[in-house]
Amino acid sequence: MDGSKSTIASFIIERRRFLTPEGEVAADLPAFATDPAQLIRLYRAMVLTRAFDAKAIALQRTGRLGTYPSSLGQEAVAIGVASAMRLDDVLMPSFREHGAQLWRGVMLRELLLYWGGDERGSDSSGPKHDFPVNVPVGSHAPHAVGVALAFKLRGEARAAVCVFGDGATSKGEVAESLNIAGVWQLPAVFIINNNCWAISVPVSRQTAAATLAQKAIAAGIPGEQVDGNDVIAVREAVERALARAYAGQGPTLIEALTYRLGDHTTADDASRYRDDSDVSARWSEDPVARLRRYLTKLGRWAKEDEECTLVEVAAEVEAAAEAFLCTPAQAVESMFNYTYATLPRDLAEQRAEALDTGG
Ligand SMILES: Cc1ncc(C[n+]2csc(CCOP(=O)(O)OP(=O)(O)O)c2C)c(N)n1
Ligand SMILES: [Mg+2]
Repeated sequence: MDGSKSTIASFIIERRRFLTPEGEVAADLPAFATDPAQLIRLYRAMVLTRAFDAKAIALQRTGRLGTYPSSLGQEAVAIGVASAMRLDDVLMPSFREHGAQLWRGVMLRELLLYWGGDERGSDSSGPKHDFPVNVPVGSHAPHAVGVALAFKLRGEARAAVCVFGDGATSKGEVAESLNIAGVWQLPAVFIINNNCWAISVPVSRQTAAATLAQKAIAAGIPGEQVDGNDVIAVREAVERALARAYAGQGPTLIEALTYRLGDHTTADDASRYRDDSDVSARWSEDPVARLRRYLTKLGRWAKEDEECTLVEVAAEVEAAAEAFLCTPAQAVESMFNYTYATLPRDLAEQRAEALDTGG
């Protein structure tokens, strides 16, 4: 025995799952999940998110939408997170959380406007205090610290909920945010939507760590992993983290482990860097099918329910797409009008030029 050393700290990272991929119950369900009506609501939201996704891709492929990031296979993260939140919490999404935005009241048409390059989509029907989609990887983590600090200073029982990808965990500002949120014990929940890829970079090339959840350890905050294809597990973990935040117990890092079943965006062709067979194998963990299997076993979901839901969401999505396509484009000068009170000279010149040429 070496008397010169002793253990001064040790850590474990837990992983939670309630439903297996086959839709079997793996652990005692949290209270909300014992109510089939609540689960059906989560299920329907995931199905709507998926239908929206397919439509958005089709619109992009036919030249009617800009570059679009699919959330195929990751619906349980978005819906699990959003369904755990209160409306007066602040959602700070990255670009793959369409389902969370929808849950919080953003309309399908508004999402299409945004991804169609029209910023009016960010002035949405969701809570005005939610942040717009964050495209720069991980740069909203410090913003979450600021939001959470404001809640703490004001003594409000609210939380900042910041979602980013596995790739973002290699960014300095994400590490810095976790660190200072820990020091200041802020009401923030950081969620890593780990879809195993950052464009063509697999997680194994992103970090040598066994999990991303353990990035919490150095910050001195709780970190855990959940099965990100189990909407019950995601929601349960976020609910617990939010309860800690409201009670002044500080931030939490949750790694939701899922898989990106589609391309990174419509500008990507993932078959160039990953095997189709790997992707096919991952379909066995599909979060939508998983909850459907469970509801079916419960006797709460039949073929007719499925058919009916698919027809309903398709109609919702089609109507939104029509409304989006009929929305008149903004005047060309609008792209210059909202950033500066007084336009810098170069932009003023560009604005004049754009008006001269009619855009
Ligand atoms: C600061 C910054 N650098 C680079 C990019 C280009 N980029 C867009 S998405 C992406 C990968 C992000 O991976 P991850 O964080 O895992 O999120 P995912 O796309 O998988 O949801 C990169 C590098 C960017 N948007 N912002
Ligand atoms: Mg990723």
